[in-house]
Amino acid sequence: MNWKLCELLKIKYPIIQGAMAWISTAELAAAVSNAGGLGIIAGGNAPAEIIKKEIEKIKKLTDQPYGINVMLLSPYVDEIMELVISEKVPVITTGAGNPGKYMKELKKIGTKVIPVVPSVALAKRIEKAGADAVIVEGTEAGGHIGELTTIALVPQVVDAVNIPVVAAGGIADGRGMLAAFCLGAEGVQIGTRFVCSTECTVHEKYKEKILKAKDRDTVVTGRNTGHPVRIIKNKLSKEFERLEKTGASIEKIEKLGAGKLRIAAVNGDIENGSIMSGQIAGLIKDIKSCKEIIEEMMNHMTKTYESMNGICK
Ligand code: TUI
Repeated sequence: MNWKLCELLKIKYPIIQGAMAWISTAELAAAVSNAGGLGIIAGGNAPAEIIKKEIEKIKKLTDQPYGINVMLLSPYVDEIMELVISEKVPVITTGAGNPGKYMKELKKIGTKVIPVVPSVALAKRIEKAGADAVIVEGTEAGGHIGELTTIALVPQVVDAVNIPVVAAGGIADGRGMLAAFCLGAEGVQIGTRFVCSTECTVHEKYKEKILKAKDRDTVVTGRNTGHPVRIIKNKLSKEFERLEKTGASIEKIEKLGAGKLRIAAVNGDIENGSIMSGQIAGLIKDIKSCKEIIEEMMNHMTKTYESMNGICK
């Protein structure tokens, strides 16, 4: 099949791996890129020297295109952008802001820029600034999220912009992927499903927590700090709830979240750590290789499409 997004990114399948700080390392990204998707290394809050090492690693692990996600709230954002430019990284996705001020430099060296946005207004702004495509992320996603659902937001952005739209949030199988295409998306971004892959280096207990999660097991913390974050319920989420209910200050709530993703993802402390995950965790039942995940999704999408004739009698 000739997917337009694949032509733009020089990949086989229209699947971008979601960037997850402390989780989306060179190992995971290379596995996704080798399987025909676009693997993304998460910049998170890491300094440029750490990301430089990840770039060196991914170049050894794959000859396929890959990307870096630049989290625009990172204190190291400027040095990471410099690194991306000096290394001529093929693709960047951005999160948590508007990358407009970096766009000119990135375009100059041919890096494709695909911001993640939670609204129509921002999608229009980044199209004007020169973005090559846009990832529209619904509130079903894990981590730092917007307000609107994928099903409501994707078609509104599709109608508002002329660049390709990639749907994100709530997608983990071929049915979700087909639904995204029905809404006008030309690709999908998949995060939580890839956490439960053999190549993902996150702590095993983090993976187990996703495998055990049911439909209502994620919650959104930090709504009143202006930085809502979706995580799996645990001792930490209860502490967030308690602070928010008792009217604690924004500083106190933000302080509680600081450094907590690392202790869950790296140390495996799944009670006191932050287990960022999308609402779709309840659908994920096994750990497979990235190649199996991608091929199963593509086959499942085709099968679902073919069986749709049978719905209407
Ligand atoms: O960025 C993400 N997901 C993330 S980043 C992250 S690290 C973090 N943890 C706690 C607080 C803050 C960051 C964990 N997960 N997803 C992409 C995303 N971007 N979701 C929502 C947005 C977004 C929000 C506002 C994008 C742009 C935006 O623009 C504001 C403006 O108008 O400039």
